[in-house]
Amino acid sequence: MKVGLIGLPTSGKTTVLNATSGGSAEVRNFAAVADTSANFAVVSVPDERQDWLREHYKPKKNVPATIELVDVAGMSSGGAKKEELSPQLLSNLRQVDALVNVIRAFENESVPHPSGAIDPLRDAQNLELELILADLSVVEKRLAKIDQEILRKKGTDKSKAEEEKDLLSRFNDHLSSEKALRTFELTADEMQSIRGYTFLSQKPLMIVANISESDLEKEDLPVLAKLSEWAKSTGTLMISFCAKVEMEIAQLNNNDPNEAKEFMDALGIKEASRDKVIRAAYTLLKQIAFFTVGEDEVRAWTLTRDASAQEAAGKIHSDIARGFIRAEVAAYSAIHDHGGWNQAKDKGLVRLEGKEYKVQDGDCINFRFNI
Ligand SMILES: Nc1nc2c(ncn2[C@@H]2O[C@H](COP(=O)(O)OP(=O)(O)OP(=O)(O)O)[C@@H](O)[C@H]2O)c(=O)[nH]1
Ligand SMILES: [Mg+2]
Repeated sequence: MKVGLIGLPTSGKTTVLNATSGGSAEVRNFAAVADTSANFAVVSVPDERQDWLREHYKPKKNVPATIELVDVAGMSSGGAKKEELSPQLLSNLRQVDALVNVIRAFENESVPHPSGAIDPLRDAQNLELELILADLSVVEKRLAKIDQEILRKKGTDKSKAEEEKDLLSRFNDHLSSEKALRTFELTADEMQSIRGYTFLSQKPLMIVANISESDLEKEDLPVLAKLSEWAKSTGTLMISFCAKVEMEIAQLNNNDPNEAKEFMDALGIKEASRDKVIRAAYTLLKQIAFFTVGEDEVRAWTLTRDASAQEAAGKIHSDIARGFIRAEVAAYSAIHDHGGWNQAKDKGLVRLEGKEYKVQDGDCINFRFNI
């Protein structure tokens, strides 16, 4: 899973990256103007089930699932002109599975807001518009060429190009009325016909409202009221935390998890931002976890919800998917509750499943294959 952090300069993207990864990439008070460099981090996904499996199997290797974060340097300050998204930035963004828009809601006099006043809703709308304009420019460029192509092509290729033109024209209308493609419902066929594109406003979007240290324990902050309404209406998932405090928590956690816990308790923070972000990313991208277990290795894998056992096998190796015979499956809870795989098997809780089986969150799977 790859997640891209976007947002205005100095909205706190790098701070969020550090808070989520426990890293220490450079944060700064002023936006560096022509900086297009990106920070990357790989975050291990904490999972109590895996902790138990590791204790139980004492494997040689324990491999958690991971999420990759990329923090691209500041986007333009709400000018909403498409040329302001640099090609470098766009190419970094096109590769991610989901976008996280870090929105400034914190007060900090030493960090000037690029547009003056703090206004989370305005910033969210401006950034949305940038994504929309970037997509619109892709659609326009394609539409300008497609008629020629239709003339040249024959048979099914021709009708495919005609369908693509029809869909892109409807995208054009949708985007022109300043709506993100996230809110455009597609049929499975339509989805197929635009597979080659990577539209930014179509990517699942999460908003991180970066709130002030002084707002920590307050629920329903007035500064976020309008933003959360807007998020609902645009198919956006919103979470909030104070990135600066969370970065301190993450750094404490690197040294001494107990100290981090005490600090959180003292501040009334129930869940660390790392866990919030990871959970939201799983929800947003409709991902679940399955495990492969044994004395050699305990490993967590991420998989799209409703994916089949054969697709799960493909996560591990394409050969295992190709030579798939059966999957031996036990729910994590069965293994945990009965004290191990064999014990679960004795109770009849290890099932043999075929290719089409829909993998459930927490399944422990042993694939049988033949290559
Ligand atoms: N008071 C306060 N300051 C914060 C918070 N989050 C970020 N900051 C400060 O805001 C400044 C910018 O934070 P960064 O994380 O570097 O922001 P950025 O979005 O990565 O900035 P660019 O990479 O320049 O676009 C730093 O000085 C941070 O310490 C917060 O929650 N509260
Ligand atoms: Mg930064």
